[in-house]
Amino acid sequence: MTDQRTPSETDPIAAAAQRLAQADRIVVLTGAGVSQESGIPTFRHALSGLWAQYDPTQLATPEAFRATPKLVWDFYQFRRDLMRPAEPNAGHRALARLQELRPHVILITQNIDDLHERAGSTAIIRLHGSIWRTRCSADCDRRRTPLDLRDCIEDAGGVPRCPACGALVRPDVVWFHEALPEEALAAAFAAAHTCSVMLVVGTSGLVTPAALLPEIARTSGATVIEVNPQPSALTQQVDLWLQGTAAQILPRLVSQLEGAP
Ligand code: BV8
Ligand code: ZN
Repeated sequence: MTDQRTPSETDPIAAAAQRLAQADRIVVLTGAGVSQESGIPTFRHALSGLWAQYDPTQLATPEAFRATPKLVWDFYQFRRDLMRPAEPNAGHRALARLQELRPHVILITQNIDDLHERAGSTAIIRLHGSIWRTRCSADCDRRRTPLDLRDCIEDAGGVPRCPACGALVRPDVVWFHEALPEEALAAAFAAAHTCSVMLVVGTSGLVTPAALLPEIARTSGATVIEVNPQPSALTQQVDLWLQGTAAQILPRLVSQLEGAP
């Protein structure tokens, strides 16, 4: 008895590709997992060496920076050193290709690396800032223009100071207990409300408000597809779970869209 089901009924990647081919508005939401195959440890991944004793969620806070600015500054220098050699992987490149193949693909990322931009992605909504940008911790420049470290003042405490007001400088990322950039968050919510498919890649779904986006998409009638080698806090609520890594699954998924009408 031959199997009468079509490929998209037996192969979840084919089913996901079919949904994406029919979608007029696609949102992609990425987390640290999409950069894991570029050699950047995920947020939950135990940090190495000196940093193994620290919980990143305890260091990535304004309270920690106020109490121990040099420790927090060094934490980000350590992560910059980890990220510096990283290159976009096949997962990043597949997402950039998806944006070329399909109209209206918005990419929302929780990551603070720049691998999506370097892979050629556009229409990126950055929820948590960028580790490559530095700003004045006193926000003396309302526009939060990124500071060039070469212009900052060296300080005996080991954390550079703002050339305009002398306050300590900080990474231009969103720490825990800090509000996300209003514009980015509003754009992300609007995109989640209006998309027909949301592709969620490499996130544990534990950090809000980013983790609310798939539920907003689903309750707004979108199909939610997850790419993750492990079940996450979102897996129960998604329509399709493509079990595997970003660099394994995304190229296979996007290649099925090449030539799709
Ligand atoms: C806010 C920048 C309100 C910094 C980040 C109690 C008290 C106070 C607040 C809270 C609380 N309880 C909850 C909260 C809210 C809090 C929160 O969610 N806390 C968590 C810890 C429970 N959220 C906040 O505080 C947010 N702000 O709510 O503000 C407010 C409003 C008005 C005024 C004031 C305040 C701010 C959250 C942003 C924090 N900053 N990043 C930095 O990076 O240093 S979050 C940081 O962690 C990352 O950016 C990322 O978003 C998150 C990690 O999540 P993931 O990306 O999912 O990564 P993770 O490692 O968890 O998972 C990786 C996944 O990939 C796994 O599922 C794994 O299986 C998978 N994977 C692994 N390899 C691969 C793979 N997938 C595919 N391919 C692979 N190869
Ligand atoms: Zn300043």
